[in-house]
Amino acid sequence: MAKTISPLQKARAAYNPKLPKVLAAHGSALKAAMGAPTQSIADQNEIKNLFPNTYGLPVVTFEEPADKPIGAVKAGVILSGGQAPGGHNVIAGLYDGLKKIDAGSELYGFLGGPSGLTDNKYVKFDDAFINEYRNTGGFDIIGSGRTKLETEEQFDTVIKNCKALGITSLVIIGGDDSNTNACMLAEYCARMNSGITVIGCPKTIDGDLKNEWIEASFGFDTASKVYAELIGNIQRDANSAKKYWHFVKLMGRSASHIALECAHQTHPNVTLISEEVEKNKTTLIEIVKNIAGIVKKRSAAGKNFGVALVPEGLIEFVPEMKKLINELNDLLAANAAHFDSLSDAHKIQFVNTKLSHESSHAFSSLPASIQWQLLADRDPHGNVQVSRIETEKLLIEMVGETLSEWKDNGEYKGKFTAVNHFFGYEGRCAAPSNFDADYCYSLGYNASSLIASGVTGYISSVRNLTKPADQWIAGGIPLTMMMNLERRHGKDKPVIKKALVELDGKPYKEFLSKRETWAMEDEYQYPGPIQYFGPSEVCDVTTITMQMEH
Ligand code: FBP
Repeated sequence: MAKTISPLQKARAAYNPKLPKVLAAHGSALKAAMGAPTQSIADQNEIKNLFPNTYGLPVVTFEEPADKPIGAVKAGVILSGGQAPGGHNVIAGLYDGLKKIDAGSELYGFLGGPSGLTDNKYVKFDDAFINEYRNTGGFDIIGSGRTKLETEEQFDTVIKNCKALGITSLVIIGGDDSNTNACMLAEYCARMNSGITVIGCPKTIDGDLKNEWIEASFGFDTASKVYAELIGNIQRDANSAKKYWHFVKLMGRSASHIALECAHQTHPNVTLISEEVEKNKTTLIEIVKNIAGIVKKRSAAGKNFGVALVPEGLIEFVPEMKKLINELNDLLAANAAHFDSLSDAHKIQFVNTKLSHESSHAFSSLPASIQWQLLADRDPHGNVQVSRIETEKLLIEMVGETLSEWKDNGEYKGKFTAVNHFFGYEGRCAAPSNFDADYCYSLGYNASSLIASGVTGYISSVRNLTKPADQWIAGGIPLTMMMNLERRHGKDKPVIKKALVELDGKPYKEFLSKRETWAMEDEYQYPGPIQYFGPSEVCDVTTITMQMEH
């Protein structure tokens, strides 16, 4: 039976994503203009030794059509990590680009993320399949997963499975960790002379996969606009009822890009920026006192309400918590089997006896619920799953306690009733904004051009994004260029450097100049829903962060 779809979905299915001029004019078989050799952003010698075949490659740009026809290509694609709006359009762009190279080209989608490649679970796309997913949110076209592809055994299986299907290129759509793995796979495939090339694509709502060449990871635009709509709605409610403080935790993992972007879009009374907390070495108690101070001041002005934004990764940046989390990471990585075999009571005891005095004190001062959240399984990349740590509730509890103390000594006379929210899943699969629909389609189409030009170990790069799409610059950036060494699972590993909020950057500085006013004056903005149709200045605007950065 045919699926019924909403009128909006029907209208969106007909949307024609915009492409950079060179891709729109000449299709995907393009001549790659090679720049000068490159270097990794740090730890050059170590990265060079680890990636002898893919280190130092030049930046690629596409400006002209290829000299001769390229012939049919067989490629595979996976979606990796958390969902981000626009993933379906990357695959649609890749499919269209490959077909444009040669109508006989084929695209295979491996199911459920990286594990689909090793388990050899795949589908072969055709027009009808792809058409059903154009301009839609979600990753359900082939699913995603967080399996880490890193061992030579896994790489050998990937090569074997690809060869059996005749696949000569793989596109890995993922965040910093997945693109790190793409880089390792590219290196291994080159070392083994496998004849398979690997291209990455910058995905993540977190916005932390960006640098001079990757101006944005896809999904950030849509997700932050969805959260900003919800925050705006909450602000209107707070300002109408005038009786609640709303604490909103926002996804974004370690980086506070989403919180900062939402602050610019909505002007809430409090926004915490994890990177600032780290720089100033602000303790948890200081953060709490600062928020309680704003609650008190607003209350004295007759306003027992407000809205506070809390970035998901905050806890990792509070100095005493950072130290605690690092110790826990190393401890749990080194004693995984033993730890799992213990009873709950013994787990807490074990941790307390192994931690340093300072961390043991920090751990014991936390409510039991937060202690357990800190001990929960790490993700396959060794990261604490910050989305599961209820920092917003912790802050509400601690701010409430501080205000009670102040009430007891007569400093505060107001009423503090708080409501907690966590916005993450509400935005990750939203229908992509026009920007993400265009950007994603361009990234996928551009990836097919990288495949056609025969390069490996590159990430699809589309730049100049604050300009109209026809002025976007298409090309490829060597993955090794974005790498450095970081500590994971208790060891130094080569990884793509996460882009955190820059404290000397314009988006943060502008926020700083406004935050005191926003704390007291109710300058709330209500951005409303993403507009897909209407005047370009409403429908095609990029994030405020990107406008300020470029
Ligand atoms: P990635 O894009 O890096 O995979 O992360 C996106 C994200 O939404 C993070 O903001 C969040 O911390 C994480 O995924 C939650 O993942 P999961 O739903 O798998 O627990």
